[in-house]
Amino acid sequence: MKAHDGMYIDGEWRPAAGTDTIAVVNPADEQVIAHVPAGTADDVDAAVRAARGALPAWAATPPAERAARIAALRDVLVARKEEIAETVTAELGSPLKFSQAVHVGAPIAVAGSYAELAASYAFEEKVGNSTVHLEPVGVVGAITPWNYPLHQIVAKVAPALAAGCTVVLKPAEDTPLTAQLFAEAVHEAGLPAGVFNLVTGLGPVAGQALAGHEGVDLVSFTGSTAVGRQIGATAGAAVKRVALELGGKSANVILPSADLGKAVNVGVANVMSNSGQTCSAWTRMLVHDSQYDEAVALAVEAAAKYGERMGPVVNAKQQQRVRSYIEKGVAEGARLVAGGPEAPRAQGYFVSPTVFADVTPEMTIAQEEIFGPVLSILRYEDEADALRIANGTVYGLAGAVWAGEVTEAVAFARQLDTGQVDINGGRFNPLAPFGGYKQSGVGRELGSHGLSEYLQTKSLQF
Ligand code: TXE
Repeated sequence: MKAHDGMYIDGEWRPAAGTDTIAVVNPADEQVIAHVPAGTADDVDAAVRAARGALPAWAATPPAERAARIAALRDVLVARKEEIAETVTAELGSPLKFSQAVHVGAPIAVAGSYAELAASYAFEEKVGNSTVHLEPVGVVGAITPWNYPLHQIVAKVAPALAAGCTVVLKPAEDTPLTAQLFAEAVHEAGLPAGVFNLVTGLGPVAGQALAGHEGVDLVSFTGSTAVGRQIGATAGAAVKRVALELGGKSANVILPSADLGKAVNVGVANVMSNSGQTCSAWTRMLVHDSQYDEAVALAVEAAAKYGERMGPVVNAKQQQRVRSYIEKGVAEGARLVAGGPEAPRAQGYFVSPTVFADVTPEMTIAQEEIFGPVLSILRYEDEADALRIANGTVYGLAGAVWAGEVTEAVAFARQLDTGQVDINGGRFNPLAPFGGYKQSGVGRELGSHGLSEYLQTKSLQF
């Protein structure tokens, strides 16, 4: 596959400072499809300098003009959507239809929403005898994961640009080709040099250099809790703004009045989608005692449909990680009713759609993020019990509630310690804030709340 052998810095592709490269592997067939440069602290430094240099002019650019550039960026993403979808499929392994609809469709919607928000947002407010100016935080260091290669980038870069910030992006090492296409799109959209910069590289090298760089004013990170903690500590020591979007263990609460068939089917689809590599996935299905056996039977049927349709997980390490969680589920006494630890194909990092019944809240598979196509079905006795189980993890990212009446579902959802809840299914809304309660993170992405992460306030008293 086509790949750049340099970094996108200050509006041009420049040779990398070092000579190391990263092999990009197609997880569906384990073939190396390209190499990209492994950035060093020197590359990061050059990118941060470019971003600092571009900051004053971009911050002073009228919001309507910034909005026009973001709209142009969205248009380039639309024009090149087939190529981007094919690239996501090549480096992540997701089926092409899914890449088109979700991996490219969602970020196009997000970019469009920020083109509109940049134009309409109130960057100045009047409060009594003061005016409050919402000003860009400065240079943003964005560190993104591989699970939604384009969406994770756009969800950080679009609001940062709308706010008047400049950006250095360090994308995940597994999916750098999509990030390079994004940089091309930025260039084509005519954003001024230095406003967006890309450094590909390894997390502990390029990522760490970016998170700790003194020229970076805000670090926005999405990824594992372990790395998030480290980035949060580094930012705290430097008294620097930080946004963390970490893991989840979301509950799908099916109340007895719900349409059980629909709730189970949509619930299984939600977990298996993107091969389970979604931080907001409803990985714990909570079913009332009286409907438990029926729900398990429906889930087994629904999971069977996924076998052929599902792509692999991202790499061998992730495959092994998921496998060991499945083995742990069996060892701790959960009942395996679909799938299992054995890889369903000899080649590619595939995992069978897996369902566990008789999962109890304290089991590892009911507490830890697996990040694979594994569903745990838990039993509850009454609503208080369901709520206790749903809220009984360190995470609080997302979830779902199903009930016969919307009001009943909403009343339950309001008691969940979680940042986003889908009511009777829900639908993606690019304007709805997304982010975690508890250890799922700090800060919000998307919509006006996502934009305000990149702003700081200055008040003038009269
Ligand atoms: O994440 P990492 P990994 C969870 C999920 C998954 C697990 C491991 O449970 O199984 O994390 O995935 C960069 N300083 N999520 O290992 O390492 C890295 O290069 C600075 C949930 O892929 O956290 C990449 O760009 N940066 C999640 C990014 O951090 C560092 C999405 C994420 O990689 C770094 C992905 C360091 N020391 C995984 N080390 C979600 N919330 O959606 C790594 N990075």
